[in-house]
Amino acid sequence: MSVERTLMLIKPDAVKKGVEGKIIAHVQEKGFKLVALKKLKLTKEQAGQFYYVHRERPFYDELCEFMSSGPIVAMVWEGENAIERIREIMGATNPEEAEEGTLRKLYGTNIGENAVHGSDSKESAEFEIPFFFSRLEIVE
Ligand code: DAT
Ligand code: MG
Repeated sequence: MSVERTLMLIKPDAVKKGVEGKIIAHVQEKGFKLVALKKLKLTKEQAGQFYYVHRERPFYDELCEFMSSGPIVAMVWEGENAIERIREIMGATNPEEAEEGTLRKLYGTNIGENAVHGSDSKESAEFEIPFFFSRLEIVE
């Protein structure tokens, strides 16, 4: 066990639904500490850079289109085993398969519009956190 930081995004579908506050409260209630937060809108090109690992996937273009379709909320959360535990709190990629009480079950629409993103490994967190936040924007 170690204290980790992970990047989370509230995707355009969840921002459109107006559930940003509920999602933030949900993660806070699980005991994590919010150390960075901003609302922004990605260009399609920026979305493509963020999801570069998926560039060969058939859904890549649709994913980049969706992720640049409206504002998102980017956050850094800190806590014990934050990377793995926040993935658990989010639930499965497809909201229909996500467990009851998970963020994707509660707020997701379909496999593409699934409300939230969370880093899936230490390596991805190390790429994704500085993608959105400078050192000065992360509160120690
Ligand atoms: P996750 O977001 O659970 O880490 P992933 O990394 O496999 O899932 O995929 C990234 C995002 O791409 C996912 O949140 C939604 C979209 N996506 C994945 N599989 C898809 C599919 N079969 N059809 C449409 N969009 C998909
Ligand atoms: Mg992923």
